[in-house]
Amino acid sequence: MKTLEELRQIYDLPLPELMFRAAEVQRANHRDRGIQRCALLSIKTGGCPEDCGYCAQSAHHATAVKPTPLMDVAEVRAKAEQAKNAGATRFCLGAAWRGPRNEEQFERVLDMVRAIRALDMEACVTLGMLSDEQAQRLHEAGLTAYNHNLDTSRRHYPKIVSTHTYDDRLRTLRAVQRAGIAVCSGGIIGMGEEVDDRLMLLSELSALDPPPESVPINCLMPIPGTPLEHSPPVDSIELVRLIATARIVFPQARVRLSAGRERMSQELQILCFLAGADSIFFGEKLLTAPNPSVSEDAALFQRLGLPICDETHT
Ligand code: SAM
Ligand code: DTB
Ligand code: SF4
Repeated sequence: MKTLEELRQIYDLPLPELMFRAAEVQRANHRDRGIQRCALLSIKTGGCPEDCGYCAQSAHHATAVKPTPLMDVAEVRAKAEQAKNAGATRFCLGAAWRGPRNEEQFERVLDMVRAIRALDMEACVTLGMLSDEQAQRLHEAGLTAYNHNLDTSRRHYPKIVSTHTYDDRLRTLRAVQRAGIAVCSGGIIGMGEEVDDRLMLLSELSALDPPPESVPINCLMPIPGTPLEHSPPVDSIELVRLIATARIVFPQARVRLSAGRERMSQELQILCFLAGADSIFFGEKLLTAPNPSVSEDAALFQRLGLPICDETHT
């Protein structure tokens, strides 16, 4: 586990030294790994009973999101096939739930996981809080990873969410790990936190055993109607420093440059890749919010001179 003090020492290095060390870690561990493209699909949108202050899908906030019921397996399979043909190696499903409650719907999600795995893609889902039994069943269905973000520091979390606690989040992560599923967990920056809160988040994640298989770094997308709608954008160099720090602390993980790319220049995204980010969400929509278009991302990869995808490591 890394302490806040140790993380500050990394984060506060002169930027050229920080970038160099992050690149060294990336090269030593993943010389030819490339940048993974993950497709994201909201299988059940909106109407969520939780009150996360950043979220377009919370029933507590008056946002433009129209709630929709859980999708069919056939529709999800078709989207996954499309994503695979477009170069995605991982397919991620999100449901606006506090946690799975309805047995028929949970079984449908298990079928979706099987359908994605049958396409030889990595499968990741984010369904809220899980019991040990639910985690075990997801494992048996072949799930590659479970996404459940700690989102921010323990001390900042109650300012963002009141309907569940930081310990609830950690409990789910432990259930996922007990079931033998890899953890995808990271956070959002730009929610009024300090740099120390971001480093405390990395510290919490570094205490997980094993460490997360992937660490999504989201920049807040301010959603009209949410309490955080007027949050100012994150400083670009602070984002780059955080990514480099995450790369150094989690040498084996995919560090995913997640929400917020739509507002970033390609130059900033390229700096994030140089700092060790090696995964993105691609496709024109995240769960409800916009993402760069497929053609913009094709141009981005071309500018990088990088292969558009890596091998599937399932
Ligand atoms: N209900 C589940 C949960 O909370 O774990 C899964 C869905 S939730 C939308 C998944 C993650 O998306 C959140 O933990 C958060 O990190 C990210 N997210 C949601 N809204 C966001 C926003 N407006 N800007 C950036 N990231 C966001
Ligand atoms: C993650 O860390 N970011 C993704 C995925 N995991 C599920 C979600 C981003 C959501 C952005 C806001 C929206 O689309 O509503
Ligand atoms: Fe619900 Fe997840 Fe959004 Fe929170 S982040 S309101 S739990 S969908």
